[in-house]
Amino acid sequence: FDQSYHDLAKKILKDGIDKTDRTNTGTKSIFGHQMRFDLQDGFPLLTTKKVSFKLIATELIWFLRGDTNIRYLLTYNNNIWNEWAFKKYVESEDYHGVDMTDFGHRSLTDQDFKKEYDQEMAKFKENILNDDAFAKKYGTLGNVYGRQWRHWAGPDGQVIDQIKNLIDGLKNNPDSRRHIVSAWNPAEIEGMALPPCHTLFQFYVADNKLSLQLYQRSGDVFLGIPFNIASYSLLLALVARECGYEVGEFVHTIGDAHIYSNHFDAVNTQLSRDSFAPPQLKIKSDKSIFDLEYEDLEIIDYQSHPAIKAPIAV
Ligand code: THF
Repeated sequence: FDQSYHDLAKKILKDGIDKTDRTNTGTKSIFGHQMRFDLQDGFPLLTTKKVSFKLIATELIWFLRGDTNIRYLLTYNNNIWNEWAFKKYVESEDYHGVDMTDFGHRSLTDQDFKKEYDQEMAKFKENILNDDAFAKKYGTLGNVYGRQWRHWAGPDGQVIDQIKNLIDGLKNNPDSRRHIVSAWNPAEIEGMALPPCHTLFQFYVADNKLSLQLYQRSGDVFLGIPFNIASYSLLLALVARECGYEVGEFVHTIGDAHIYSNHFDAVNTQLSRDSFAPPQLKIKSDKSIFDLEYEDLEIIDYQSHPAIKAPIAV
C-alpha cells in the first residue's frame, strides 16, 4: 500500500509543475492519477509515517451522521476542520479580537502572532464545546459533506438521503451502474467553508465483493491523501458489512494531485523509510452503519514509523 502512495509522491516531485494556489503556499502538481488498494490484503493505513485512525474514523462517522458542525469532532479532540470554522468566525462581526487576517501563513512566520492565534483558537474551541448558541452559529462549515450525503436539498423541499439510497440500491440491485454519491452540489458551493475535495464516489459489486472508486478533484498529497485513502477504505468496509459483501478494491482517482512547497522536506523524510505490513480493521459490533460509533472500530497490528509534522494550508 505504501508503495502506491510513495510512487505518487515521487512522480509529483519529479514531474510536477510549479503552480500557485488558493492558499498562496505554492505547490508542485500533476493532473490525473489513479491508485488501487485491494482491501483483501489488509487495511491501507500508511506505515511510513504514523497516521491517526481515530481522526479518520471520527471524521467519517461525522459525515455519515450528516453532521456539519465541528463540535462533534472536538468532543473526540479531532482538530482537523478547526481552521475553516475559525476563519468564518474571525471574519464575522462578532469577532473583536486581534486581527486574524491570513492566520495560516502568519502563524508560521511570526512567533508573537502565533501566540495570539493559539490563544484565540483555544478560546474558540472552548466556546464551540461549551456554548450551544455559539456552536450553532460558528461551528458549522455550511453545506459540506455530511449535508450533501444525507440531506441533499432537492426541488420542492424534498430531502435526498444519498447514503440510504446507496445502501438500498446495493442490497436490491447490485449490478446497477448508478451506485453514486455526489458531494458536489453546484447550487450550494457558495455557502461551503471549502468546496468538497472528494467530489463523487461510485460503488461496484462483482463476485460478491464490493469496490469503491472515488473521484477527488484536489488532493494535498502529504496531509490529506493518507487520510482520504483510509477514510474511503473504511467507508467501503462499513458499507460492505452493511450490505453483506466481502471487501474488494478501493480505487482512488485524483484530479490535481499536489505537494505543498512547505511539505517537500517532510515528504522526502517519509520516502526514505521502508514500509511495514499493513494493519487490519476490526468492526466490533453489529450496529447498523447509521448507529456505529468510533468505539466500535479498532485497528489492530498497526506498526508504523513516527508521525511527521507539517503545517496545513488554509
Ligand atoms: N486543506 C488542505 N490544505 N489539505 C487537506 O488535506 C485538507 N483536507 C480537509 C480540508 N481541507 C484541507 C481537512 N483534512 C490534517 C489532516 C486532514 C485534514 C486536515 C488536517 C492534519 O493536519 N493531519 C496531521 C495530524 C493532525 C493532528 O494530529 O491533529 C497529520 O500529520 O496527519 C482534506 O480532506
